[in-house]
Amino acid sequence: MSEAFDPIIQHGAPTQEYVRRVMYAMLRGRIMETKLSNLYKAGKIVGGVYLGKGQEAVSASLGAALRMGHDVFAPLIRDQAGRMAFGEASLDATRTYLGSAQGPMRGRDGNIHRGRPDEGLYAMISHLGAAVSQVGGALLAKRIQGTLGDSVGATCVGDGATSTGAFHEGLNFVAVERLPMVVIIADNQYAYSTPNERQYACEDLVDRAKGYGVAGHSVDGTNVLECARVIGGAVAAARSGEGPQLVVAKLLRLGGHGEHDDGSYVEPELRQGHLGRDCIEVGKELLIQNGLLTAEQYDAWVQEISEECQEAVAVAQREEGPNPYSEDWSATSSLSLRGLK
Ligand SMILES: Cc1ncc(C[n+]2csc(CCOP(=O)(O)OP(=O)(O)O)c2C)c(N)n1
Repeated sequence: MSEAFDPIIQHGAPTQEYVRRVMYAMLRGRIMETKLSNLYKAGKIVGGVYLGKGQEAVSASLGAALRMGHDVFAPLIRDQAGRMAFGEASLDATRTYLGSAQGPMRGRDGNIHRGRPDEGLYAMISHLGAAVSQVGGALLAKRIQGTLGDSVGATCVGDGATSTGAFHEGLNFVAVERLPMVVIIADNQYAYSTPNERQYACEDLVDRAKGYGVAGHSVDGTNVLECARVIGGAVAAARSGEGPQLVVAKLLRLGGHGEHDDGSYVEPELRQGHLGRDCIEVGKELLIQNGLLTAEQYDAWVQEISEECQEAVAVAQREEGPNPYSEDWSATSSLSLRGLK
């Protein structure tokens, strides 16, 4: 076992500290992404910008339940909040989006394809579903090397990713090996423009957990308190030896697939219904109602985070991009995955 960490779940409920950390990371993700969207629209960012708007409660509940340097986390395109909750610095994001050579990918890999693998934050793989076996493999390697301890591995995927062979192979392998892994499915109703009824024929994706032989949980992805309870609980269960955990979060992507897409194909009834709620607005209300936050604290958080974000953009904008004449053509700043060089 490694050093003791504060529990995130006590008597089946998320601790106040954990919920506040989740909410803070949700705001950091949203404010950073709003800024990135503006920079993209101003032509300052090369490549795509994909946002997690509406998915922050799910993403941050996962990231805040993990510990960078101890656990393994493979985020996907909508996980800015989860990355920040896990421990990614704002500067890692702005430097990568703005092509600074000081960033974790040295200005040589695009936007969301960034990570710090030696600290357990894996750079995103585009191929949907691939991260399940990637994280599973990392956990198996740690187990074989005798370094697994109480580490947990986790990844988030979308409903579309569940239709890939990679997802199936990965989850089956994780289940057979009974690895301490949490797989979150952010069921946001669309895979790009493909609606759920063209994606899967089962009633609910959580029903598949039984077929894989893993624990299955459902959660309302618009409700931060529920996300913290269910996702935090799944991480705690994996950490305490209960095997792989599959969590299906129901929500709606509150934007297009990326900032190049207006999402006009999204059904208006979905936008206006329960799933179309903004988890940040709902979260603010819930935390205030439950005495976990005051309106003044919330405003102070927004102010503090906005300043941090502005500063991270300003720093990255002043920095040089990579120099092709002196490059060693290694994408990550550490020359090995373990950061030995
Ligand atoms: C194996 C594979 N097939 C197709 C794509 C192209 N692609 C990128 S994102 C995307 C939609 C993903 O939808 P979903 O998994 O539901 O996640 P969401 O974008 O809704 O968060 C597709 C089809 C890909 N990256 N990988």
